This record gives sequence, C-alpha cells and structure tokens, in this order.
Amino acid sequence: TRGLNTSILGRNVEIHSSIGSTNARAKELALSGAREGTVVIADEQVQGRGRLGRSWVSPPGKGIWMSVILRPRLSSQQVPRITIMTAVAVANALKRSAQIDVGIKWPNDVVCGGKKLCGILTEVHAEPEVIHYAVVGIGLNVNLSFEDLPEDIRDIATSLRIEKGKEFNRADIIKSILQEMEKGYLQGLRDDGFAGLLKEYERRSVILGKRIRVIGVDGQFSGYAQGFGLDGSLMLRLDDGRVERILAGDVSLRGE
Ligand code: BT5
Repeated sequence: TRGLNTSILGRNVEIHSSIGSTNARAKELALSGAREGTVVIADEQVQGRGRLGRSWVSPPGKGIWMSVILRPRLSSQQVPRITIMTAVAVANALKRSAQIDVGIKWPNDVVCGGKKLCGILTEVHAEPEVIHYAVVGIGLNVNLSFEDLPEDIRDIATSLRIEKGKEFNRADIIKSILQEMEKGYLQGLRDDGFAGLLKEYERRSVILGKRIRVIGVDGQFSGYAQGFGLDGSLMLRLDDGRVERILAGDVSLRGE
C-alpha cells in the first residue's frame, strides 16, 4: 500500500501467492466483518471465477487478480451500478497508468480491439432494501503473452503486453485502479453522481447505438443498444419498436 493515495479502499490488503478465488476469499472476510475497502490480491488463482459458473484464467505473475469489499448504501436493484462504476474506474486507471484507451462492453467487460482485457465480477449479499456487502472482483490481463493464453480464449482475450508490446508494473496499476474506484465509489454511486458516471460509461461503450444480440436471463433479444438506465440496466430497442430493459446478460456484436 506504499504510495496509495486513498482513504477507504486498500487500507487493508491481504496478499496471496496462490489462492482458489480472491472473490471467494473476500466473501469469507466480508461475512466475518472485514471492513469496507478491504482488498484481496493474488499472484495466481487456481479456481478463478467468471459469471454464471464460468472460469477465469489467472496464471501466476501475469495479471491483476483482485477483489474489493464494499458496503455501499444502495438497494439490491442498484447493484449493476457497482459494476459500471468499476468498469469506468479500470478504464480511467488504464489510461493514466498504461496510456491505453479501452472500451467498455456492457455489462462487465473492458475491451481493446474487440478483445477482452479485463472482466469484472460483482457478487453481493443483499436483501431487497439493503446490501450487506458487495465483493467486486477484477481480473485484468497485464503481462500475459499470446502463448500464455489458453487456446480456447486466444480469439477473444488480450493483455496489456499484447496490446502495448511491453510489460507493466502491476503494483502501479493496482494503485491507480484503487484510486479511481474510490473516486467512483464516493462520488459516482450516489444518485446525483451516477448520471455523470453513466456519461463516462457511455462515452466508452462499444455497444451504444449498435445492433447487438443479448442473451439475458429472460431469453435472447436482438436490437439496438439505445442507452443505459440509472440502475445500470441496458435499454434495447427491439425490431417491433418496444424497448426492453435488461438487467444482466451476455452481449454479442458480431452478426445477428
Ligand atoms: C467475467 O466473467 O468476466 C468476470 C471475471 C472476473 C475475474 C476476477 S479475478 C479476481 C476475482 N476472483 C475471481 O474468482 N474472479 C474475479 P464472464 O463475463 O462470465 O466471462 C468469463 C469468460 O471470459 C470465460 O468463459 C472465458 O471465455 C473468458 N475468459 C476467461 N479467462 C479470461 C482471461 N484471463 N482473459 C480474457 N477472457 C477470459
């Protein structure tokens, strides 16, 4: 935490050389009362997780695999805001510490040249009106080479090293992510701050105004990505003119 310029996030950090999943560990800590802003970082994850039971490739020493415990004053409907805030924070941090311009693919991907550079996994323990805790997992490919990527994700994944042709110091990037996240957390998650944050999100969106296909919990939809709601949902204009509000799903840009 040397040189870390935050008052909440990262004041308490747990570092592991190898762990199953930093999100799983952070949830344990949150349940046993860990304070807000606690961060779990691992050099390697052997059971890194994505959404819906998918796995996250997290080889030793090559990326940022970290989870942050938050205790935001939001209702459970506003949970998607946390992912949006984090995506914007990662994008701003990457601009600052790696001089790279990235896009955001709703809901949880940070992308570069159409490939996934970073994935975000927000898990909450909540009742409808209150969130007891939220664990925000960030998986960012930093120094992986093309050969480090398993074959099955070579077409869809990238890293800072692949994009910029050089290696990066992970601690510097972690610090800027935590600083940007703290700003987003304190200013952007509030009702009056979130509209501004959404503007930044929209500016980086790679789907806004495009024709996309979404596989959501309520089925599959095709349409135009028209905008994002104040709860973090996606507004999709269907071919019959109706607008479908989608809370979570997987977006594909290619084809129909
Ligand atoms: C995500 O899920 O993108 C959320 C990833 C969150 C990872 C972090 S690491 C720290 C913390 N601890 C955890 O255990 N997890 C969090 P989803 O949108 O479901 O995307 C998962 C899909 O991305 C996989 O099915 C693969 O296709 C692809 N994938 C897996 N590993 C990848 C990698 N390293 N880089 C790019 N794509 C990857």
